[in-house]
Parts: sequence; C-alpha cells; structure tokens
Amino acid sequence: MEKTWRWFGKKDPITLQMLRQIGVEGIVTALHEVPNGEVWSVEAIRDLQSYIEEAGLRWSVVESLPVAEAIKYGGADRERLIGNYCTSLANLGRCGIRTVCYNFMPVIDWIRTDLYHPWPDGSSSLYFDRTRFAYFDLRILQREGATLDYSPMDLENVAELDKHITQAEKQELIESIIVKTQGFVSGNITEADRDPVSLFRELLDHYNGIDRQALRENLRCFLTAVIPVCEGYKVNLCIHPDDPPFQVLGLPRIVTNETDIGWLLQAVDNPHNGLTFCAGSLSAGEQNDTRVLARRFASRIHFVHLRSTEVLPGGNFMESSHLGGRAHLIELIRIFERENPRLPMRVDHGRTILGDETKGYNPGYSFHGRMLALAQVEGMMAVVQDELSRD
Ligand code: DNO
Repeated sequence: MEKTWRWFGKKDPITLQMLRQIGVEGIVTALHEVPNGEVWSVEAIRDLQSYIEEAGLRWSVVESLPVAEAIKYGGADRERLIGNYCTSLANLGRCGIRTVCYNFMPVIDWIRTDLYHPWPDGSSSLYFDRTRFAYFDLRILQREGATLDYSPMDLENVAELDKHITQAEKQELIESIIVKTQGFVSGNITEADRDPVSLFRELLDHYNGIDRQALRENLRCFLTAVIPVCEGYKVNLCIHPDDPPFQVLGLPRIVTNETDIGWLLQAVDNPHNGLTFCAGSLSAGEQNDTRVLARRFASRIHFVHLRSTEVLPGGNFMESSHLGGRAHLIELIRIFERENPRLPMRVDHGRTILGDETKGYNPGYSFHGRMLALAQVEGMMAVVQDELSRD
C-alpha cells in the first residue's frame, strides 16, 4: 500500500519535510480554507499541489471534499450545491488527483467524549463514554424525545453522573463532542462559534422527519449526479463509514455495517463509487468483523484508514494499539496488499505521547503517536509483503 499521511495544509505544525524523513510517500489533505459547498478552483488546487510536490511528495488523496448539509437533508439549495460538488470533482480530476474521500453523516462527523483519555503508561488516546455522551444529549442539549433513545440503565447512569459532574467537565463535553472534533475536519462548528450548543440544535432541526430511508434516497440522488463526473475524470470517490457506527442524537446513520455498505455500492453500481475502509470506525461496531468486510468489498475500496479500537462493556470504546484491538490490521494488510499494492493507506488517530500534548495538534492527529503507529504498520506490511513474495 502507498504510505500516506493526513496533513492539514501549510499551517500544519507538522511539516512536509518532517513527513519525508519518516517515510511518508503521499499526502492526504483538503482545501480547508474553502467554505463547505463552494467550488474548489483549479488554481487553488494547483497551488497546494505544487507546494506538496516541491517537498518531494504527491497529493494522493483528498480528505475530505465535504458534502454540504443541504445535500444531505435535501434542502432547497441542493441542485446548486451538487453542481458545485461536480465542478470541484472535475477540477481535481483535471489536476490528476484521483481519490476523494467524503462522508454522509448528518450534522456531526466523528464523535468522542474524551480527547485525552489516560493510559496507565502516561500516554493518552481518544475515548467514547456512553454515559457521558447520553449526558450531553439529555442534560446539555436537552434534545426533545431523547429519553426514548436510551435504556433505563443509561438513564440511571446519567442521573448518577449528574450528582458529581462539574461545570468544567460539562464544558469539556461540549468542546469534545461538537467543537474540537469538528472544526478542523471542515465540520459545521468551529472554535470561533460563541454558542455551539444553540447552533448545533438548529442544525439538528433540519433533519426533523428525515429517517434512514430518506437519508439513503438523498445519498442515492447525490451519487447519481456525481458518479458520472467521477467516471469522466477517472476519480474514485470513497465514502467514510459513520464513526461511531451506530445511531446517535436521533439522527439516521447509514454507513454502519455490511448491509449498509452493500446497499450504497449497489445504489450506483459503478467502480468509481467506492468505500474508504476506516478500520477504526468499523471495528467500533460490535456487529462488524473488519476482515469479512474487507474481503467482501476489497474491489471497491479506494482508500484505507488503519487504526483499531477496543469495545468495552457498557457501550464504551477506545482507540487501541495499532497492533491489537478489534480491527485485525495484520489480516487487513494481507487482504489489501493482495488486492492492490498501491492502495493509499494512512494511519489514523495515534496516541498522544512524548510531548505531543503541548503542540496543539488536532485531536487524534499527534506527530509522535502517529509516527509510532506508522512504524508498526510498516513492520506489518513488510512481513506481509515477504509472505506474498513466497506464495
Ligand atoms: C476523523 C476522520 C473523519 C473523516 C471524515 C471523512 O478522524 O476520520 O473526520 O475525515 O469523516 O469525510
């Protein structure tokens, strides 16, 4: 697989020169300064592309070309926004960038309740705590009808937490769930927003009456329009699975398991309509065996995120070592190396180690933690390549 790295543009404190020294071959990035829904011009794409190439690297993958919210809920402006999306895809194709990752998660992209969950060895990682998430939903957001989405046990846990949770912890939940994990991935809410909770409620309102079926139809409508453009410009579009892969906040999530993935690949049955195989997101769902999914969908997987999770009792999950957990990275590497030895792969969500915590990196996107993970993945790849050379 091609060793790629998610880099957040010219202002990223991790420089391209640093990445070359640690063996990165391709860059995964986006035009983060372009607001969602606006066209990515050839000029802007070329500018960033030459910057990357001058450092001896290549822009391998776009992550993400964000899908504007009105496309997902089917708002009045949908046609124009889809048109802009097609133009951006065509412009990327004209510049020779052929792998584009996106997601179709309503309102909120990936979700964690704790960005620096301590490990016994003094490092930390991302963490999802079901009770704290339910607390955010029920007591902070105060979403109408939310109690129906939780079990009596969840409600008891939330009441218990309410007895001792501090103001600072409540603030941290807001920051972790809807601010810090969202802004830098071109999400809807950024650190500059003064009242993120009210803004978040307004965004949720757009989905009143949009169930799973309706969201699927909106995805089909989007794919029907954009895939012919991908075909024309030889761009592989690859959807990122929902993270975590289950329903949240009363919103439908439609890329969570084998049936969902099968549905979306059939909805527009064209090789350019593909999947980003995020081993971490998929492994956080107990319904999923990543090895089964990778084998079944290998030919339509255009980009891979290698990380792993551990599902804990009570609906919690945490990022695990890239060598352990439920994602079974060794077997995934076997499957992907056989399928396509040049498939772009990036390590995802490293731990925070060795001073990463003081550098202001985006949560999950540490330097030392990801570098360690990359070294582990390279080791696994080398063993697998050796195995394959003996076949
Ligand atoms: C989180 C990321 C996601 C991903 C988008 C793709 O760490 O994996 O934010 O980039 O969902 O559109």
